[in-house]
Amino acid sequence: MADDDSSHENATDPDAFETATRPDDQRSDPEPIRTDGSGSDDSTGTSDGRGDDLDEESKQDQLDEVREDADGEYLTTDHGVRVTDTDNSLKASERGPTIMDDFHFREKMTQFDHESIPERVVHARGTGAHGYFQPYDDPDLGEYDDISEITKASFLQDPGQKTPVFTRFSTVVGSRGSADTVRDVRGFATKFYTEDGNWDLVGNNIPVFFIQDAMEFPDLVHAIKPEPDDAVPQAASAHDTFWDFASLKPEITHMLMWLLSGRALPRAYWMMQGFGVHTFRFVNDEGESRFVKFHWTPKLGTNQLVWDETQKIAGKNPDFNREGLYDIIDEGYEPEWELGVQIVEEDDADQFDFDLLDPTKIIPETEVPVRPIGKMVLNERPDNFFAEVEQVAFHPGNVVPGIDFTNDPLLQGRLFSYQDTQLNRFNSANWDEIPINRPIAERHNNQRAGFMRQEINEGEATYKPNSIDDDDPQEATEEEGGYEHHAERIDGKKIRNRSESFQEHFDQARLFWNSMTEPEKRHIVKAAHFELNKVDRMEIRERVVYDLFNNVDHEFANRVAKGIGVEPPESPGDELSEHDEEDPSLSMENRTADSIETRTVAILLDDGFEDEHVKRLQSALDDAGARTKIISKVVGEKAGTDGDSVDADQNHVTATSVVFDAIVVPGGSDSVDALAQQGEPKQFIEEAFKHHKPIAALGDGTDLFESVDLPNIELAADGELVSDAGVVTCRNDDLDEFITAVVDAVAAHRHWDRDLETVPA
Ligand code: HDE
Repeated sequence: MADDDSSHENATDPDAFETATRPDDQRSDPEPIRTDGSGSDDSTGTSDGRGDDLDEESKQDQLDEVREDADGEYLTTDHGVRVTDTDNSLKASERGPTIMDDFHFREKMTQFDHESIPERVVHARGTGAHGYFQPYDDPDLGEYDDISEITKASFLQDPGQKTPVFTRFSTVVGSRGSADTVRDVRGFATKFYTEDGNWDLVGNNIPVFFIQDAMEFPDLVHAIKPEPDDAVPQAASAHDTFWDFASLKPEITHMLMWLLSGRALPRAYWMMQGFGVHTFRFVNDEGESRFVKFHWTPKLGTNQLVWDETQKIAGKNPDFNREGLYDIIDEGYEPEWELGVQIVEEDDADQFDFDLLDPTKIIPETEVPVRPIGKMVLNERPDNFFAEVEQVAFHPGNVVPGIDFTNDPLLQGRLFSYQDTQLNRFNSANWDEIPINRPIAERHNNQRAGFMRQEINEGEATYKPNSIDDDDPQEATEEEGGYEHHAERIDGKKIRNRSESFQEHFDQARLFWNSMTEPEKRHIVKAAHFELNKVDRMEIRERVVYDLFNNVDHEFANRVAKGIGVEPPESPGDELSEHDEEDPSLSMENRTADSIETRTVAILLDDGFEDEHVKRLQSALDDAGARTKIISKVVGEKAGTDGDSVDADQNHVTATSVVFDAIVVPGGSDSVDALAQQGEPKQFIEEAFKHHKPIAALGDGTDLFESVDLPNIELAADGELVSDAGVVTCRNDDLDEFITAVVDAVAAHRHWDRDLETVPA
């Protein structure tokens, strides 16, 4: 059991583990029921066993019960016997065979042999963190006065209440050890440990999906995963089988547009949106239902990497997104997202020119605004990756009163698949007892056996009705918090087909294309060039251009065709969408935040740098929430011109421009001369320039910029500050002016308006 752990100060608070009192107090006095591992029997306050005392720390308190800290302890076997030697097996004589008496060897080896569980069949590569969700005090709900008008979900009602959450981010296609920065959808799954049980919002960072019916999912995944004959390529959609499947499935077109965009290359997990994708239902106390779409909006804006950069990061730091999340949490930054909802009245469901149940469609924000209702903050990394991130098990079927499903055929299929997949991963129906999955709300039922059962349920009767245990545990009424499914009227014939209302596939793909800025369009075209040039079969490339893209936009189809050896189509496709609307909310360029928090800036220097430049820069960037790293040829102390020194954090062997958001070269003639003699600083600058990042030089540092290839960029001459397409150079002493310009350039994130054709990096 855990010793006191200072990071979880409420570890000993017994209130978090209230023992249930019976719903019906007419009956005989209750015995405490140990279902949560606490054995607590002095309940003080929980009235109906629904965990009303829940707060931000409740889940951590529960996890503290199982945390183990080996600090200063003896090494023991799994059965608690102290071990004298863990390096040498027990042998019959010094050079003789190992003997079976060696229980320590047998146990150590058996545990090792069984250390891995099957990786997730999709979303195998991921990372996660703890935090909380808190409703807003005064959400902007448009025509509704109060959230209770639209949902009775209790954790959404009280702005004073923080509900613990655990969120796991993931890529979809790659295996557990694949790189973070591949072109892919990102999973965004959140487990809310609410007082009414767990709600899992298992979403993605893209609001639509590839297919419309769960029946197609195994085909999709078989097509996109490594090809079955040689298991190549890893974590990539750029191969024949995926594009073959795609070219034969027009419904995929909208998703392809998102997948080819910068959305599939997020700069950080805390700089991407999340979406529930399907239309769900909110249900209020009166049993009225409304349709709802869920949106997560990151506080620091929606930002992307660029393709060449992601490929290089995949080699230089394949853990870039995973490590980044833990680094910022360790440094005290708490990433935040706003939860928003789009609400549609049942009577208005038919007003759209698409079907709300079709998961290849968004509800454009131009038609239904997103209403913010609360925020999620992640503030604690896991202690043990396996126990928490690997073992967390999500299930879209985990809902609480106030949230219900719709008949979206993709969602319906997921309601089966996730329970099934957890049985494969955990080999037991008791996966919900694992600490990270266990609700804070109490659990009492007659499912009391199975592999690895943890709880010790008291009582003789494991059936209902029973008279032996007073017919406990009791069913709850709706008023007592019982989950009542929305009584939707269903009337029709059993039928296996696709609804007519699901047949239009190009309008929203075109809406997406129309809503992109020119740099974003360029990104999509270049991504299509990369993906389709990796496809060997010419007829697949042709089908993608003719049957899909040419129905989205003729010019788009032509631009793609020209880069992949396909004859550009002469006229638009027969099914070309006629929609010419735009939705500004679809462009990532409209979703940046004016902040440089959590950005990392590399300062390139060597002995003889201007102390004042570095000191002032570091403190200004630090004040604005960014991080700086000093990069030099070798690590260790570097001397400034005024006698101060700094320690270089990284050297040229390990440092690379691609993992930084911006580069600055301070002045100091000796420092700049030294950098000019080395190849790496020049590569740093050109590469960052090629990747549209802000780069800046002060004083003599500008000389270094003059020696590299920055086409058509104006650099500062004597006494000037020039800021041109994110290249800031300054040859005067006005440090304040320079720093402001650098901060602005970093806040703009990427500078797309650059002439890069000839830049080699
Ligand atoms: Fe999943 N999906 N999915 N999916 N999904 C899984 O469940 C599945 C879909 C999503 O961090 C699996 O526990 C089917 C849409 C995320 O642990 C599996 C269909 C969306 C995660 C599964 C879909 C998602 C998964 C694999 C079509 C966005 C990672 C491991 C009917 C709304 C959760 C697991 C984590 C994981 C099945 C489509 C999101 C096999 C059958 C749409 C974020 O059950």
